[in-house]
Amino acid sequence: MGKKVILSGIQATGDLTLGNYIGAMKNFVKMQDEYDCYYMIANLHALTVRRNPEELKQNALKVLASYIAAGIDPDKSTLFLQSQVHEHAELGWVLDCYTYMGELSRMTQFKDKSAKHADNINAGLFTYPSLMAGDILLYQADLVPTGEDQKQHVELTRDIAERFNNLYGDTFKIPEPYIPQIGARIMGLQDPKSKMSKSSTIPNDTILLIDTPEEIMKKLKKAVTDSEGIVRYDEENKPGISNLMEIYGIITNKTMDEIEKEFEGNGYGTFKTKVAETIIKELEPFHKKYDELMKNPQYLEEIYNKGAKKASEVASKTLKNVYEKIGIIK
Ligand code: ATP
Ligand code: LTN
Repeated sequence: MGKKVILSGIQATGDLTLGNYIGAMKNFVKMQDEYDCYYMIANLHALTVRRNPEELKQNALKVLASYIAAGIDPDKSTLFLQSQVHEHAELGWVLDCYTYMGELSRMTQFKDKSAKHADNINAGLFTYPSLMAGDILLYQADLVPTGEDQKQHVELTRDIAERFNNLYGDTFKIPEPYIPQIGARIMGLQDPKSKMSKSSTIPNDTILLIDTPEEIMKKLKKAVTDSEGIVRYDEENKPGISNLMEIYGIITNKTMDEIEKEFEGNGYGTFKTKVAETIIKELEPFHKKYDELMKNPQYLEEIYNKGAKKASEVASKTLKNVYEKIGIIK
């Protein structure tokens, strides 16, 4: 039996956040020895919001450099750009025809993003999950590691795959979502009721992986808390402090109980400083590696070209099978 297959992706939409790192990339790194991993840079998905073309190119390199700087080894895992493997766009279209409008209109991400971009509610934003289903199903992925916000899309992928298999016989592996128990939903520092996100426009709301130590300390000091003054986990009533506790707990491997004991009798100032120092230390090696990689676009190009070749071999087999089953002449 070969290794089980993993596929996941990160959109090329800007500088990566601590949420992307904790909710997604840290797990990508952990899984690469045990699984056959495909980690994609979702640049086609990034088109659903208007982008500056030069920035979009640069953003794709940023995601690739972040993958490697976080510890993904390009000799073990396949790293590639979604746009380089044309089967993604093709299967995405096919699956559009096997996905219902009702299903798509229930997607939380669609509702959130259309509220945020009311002036550009395009068809791509709506059919985004069918393209994502194609990403996953092309590689016959067993597991899809993501943060909590993507679980609904993976569940829809399962429904689409089952529908297709029922009509045409076994074609796609039915994938499972893989969501970490803690850290799957890191919240904003200013708005701890909303998820930390790359495209947030609220100042000091997100920790970027490229932030300097001074910026991280400043953002932590400004993070919203509450008036109780006790470091205690209570997501409902103390979302700000609870979020910081989760971040601290994940990096240090401490439970919420242990953290409460550690900071007993201390105010929020001491706690926030410690959380900031912990994040800064965790990101130090990332920073060094990332800066080196971004100075070497030629190396990054080699990596994604090599990855695309390997990804295409797998993706083309699946698409060929799909086309044969549905009667499309290639
Ligand atoms: P955008 O703001 O452009 O929508 P994003 O920051 O939400 O981007 P994505 O590219 O959509 O990031 O997500 C990449 C991965 O990171 C996904 O697996 C997603 O679930 C995960 N992720 C994103 N934000 C968080 C978060 N705040 N906490 C945990 N995981 C997250
Ligand atoms: N939709 C995801 C990015 C993404 C993805 C995928 C994740 C695109 N294709 C396939 C897992 C599997 C997001 O917004 N984070």
